Amino acid sequence: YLIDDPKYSFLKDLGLDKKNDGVFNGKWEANGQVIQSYSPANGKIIAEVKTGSLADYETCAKAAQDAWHSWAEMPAPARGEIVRQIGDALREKLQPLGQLVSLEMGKILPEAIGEVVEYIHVCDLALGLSRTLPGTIFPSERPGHVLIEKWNPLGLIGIITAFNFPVAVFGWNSAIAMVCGDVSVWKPSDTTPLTAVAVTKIVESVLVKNNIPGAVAALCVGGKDIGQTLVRDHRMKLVSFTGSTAVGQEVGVEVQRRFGRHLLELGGNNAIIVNSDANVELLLNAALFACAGTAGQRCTTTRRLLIHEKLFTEVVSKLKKAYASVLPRIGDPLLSETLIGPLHTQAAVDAYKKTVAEAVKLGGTIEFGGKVIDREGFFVEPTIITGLPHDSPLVMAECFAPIVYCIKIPDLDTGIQYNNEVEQGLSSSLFTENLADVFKWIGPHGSDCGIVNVNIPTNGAEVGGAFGGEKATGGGRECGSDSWKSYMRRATVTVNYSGTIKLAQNIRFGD
Ligand code: UN1
Repeated sequence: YLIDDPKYSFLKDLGLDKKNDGVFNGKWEANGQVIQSYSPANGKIIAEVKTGSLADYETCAKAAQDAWHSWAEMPAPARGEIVRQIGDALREKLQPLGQLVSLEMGKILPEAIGEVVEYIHVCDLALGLSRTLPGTIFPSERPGHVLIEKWNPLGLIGIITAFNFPVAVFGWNSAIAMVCGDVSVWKPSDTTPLTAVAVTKIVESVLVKNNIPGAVAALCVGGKDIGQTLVRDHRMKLVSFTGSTAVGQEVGVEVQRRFGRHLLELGGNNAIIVNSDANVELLLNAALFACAGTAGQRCTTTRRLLIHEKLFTEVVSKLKKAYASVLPRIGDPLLSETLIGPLHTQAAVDAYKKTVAEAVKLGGTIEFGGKVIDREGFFVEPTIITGLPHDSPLVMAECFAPIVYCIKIPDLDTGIQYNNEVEQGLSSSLFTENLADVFKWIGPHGSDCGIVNVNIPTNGAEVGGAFGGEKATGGGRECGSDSWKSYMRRATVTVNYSGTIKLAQNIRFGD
């Protein structure tokens, strides 16, 4: 077990052991099967986590529901103070938690630390929100009446997160939900269970210090059975789900069946359009991170480069050079010289291989990469493919690996058409120096995505804006702007202080 190796002593700093309980309901107690967590960089076992049984899930949901009453009665700024302390506790554990994410998920350390920073940022945002959560007063058409919009917490919510952002996406949901007055049960990816345990221990430390029931932020590590039970659970007022479009569609339908709320953050098929007047150096810098960074495992990763025909040859050849320069820097994600880590699982490597083979079969040209790297762990070469039509089934699909398709466009309108023709609608970017094209791009006939960038990569969004996408990306919005509304229910309140009953729309009834 890597946890026994002094090289990984940061695991102990996070309170992890060789054997860990993956259920927290105020107490750590798990009775399900034991799973091993592997490092994708070398295939070795880091440590073990005992998952939750269905009975453990029930205990979590019940304890969280019970904890809700006192939590909801706390003033929002007092809840904000708890979230502030969680932010500070994360700051204290920034290094070890980042190292754990890097070890268990496989992303490079600066990016792993970056996602802990993302959680810290959302704690800051939530703290401010806790003192500014709005409620509106509207003028009533009736004398002596007032219309008030009052926001109340939803209650118990479920948070299901994916392996690729095992800290930040939980943080987005949890920090905002907490200030809104909700309690949660978290079902993390079962391939990043140690990160979930470590994050929950950090949150627990703050709750305990403040005499708040730990079940306010319950955790139940588990597989599909736990996920399905949570999704069908009528007590879960909201299910926030991050994952594949296929599973997300099932989640959405199941939650809708019981008239629950869902917040879906599903697949992307993100494009960068390279306009004829694009600054190519800027584009190349962005594209390297956007297409190959995180080994292609962000839902915001650029999967398609839609390049003006005038610049196509130049961009592809310069991008190949840029890729060649990072090739020697693929490796152990914990080492400072590394720029690209492994894929997360063998299944991801298999999907990569299948996609590359299929691309060749369909007449595509592998301009760069295309091979699995012969070393321990799940490493593949970042890959550039040309020669496939814009509407090839491969180009239309998301493969969660560092593969980018370069496609020629004659003009911006065609680029926008290709950008929008895929079923997903998460992120998009236009590289241009032309102001009129910028406004076309962000307007009604521009990108149909939830994230519409100019001269920056498709990935790496800040927390201040709402994060999420349209169409098969699921339509949910998390994190900044008014995403807090997803975690609260709105009551339209009309108060009559006139002493007489007066109906709206001037209706007279029986007098
Ligand atoms: C994800 O890939 O699920 O915009 C989230 C980004 C990050 C979040 C990605 N801030 O790339």
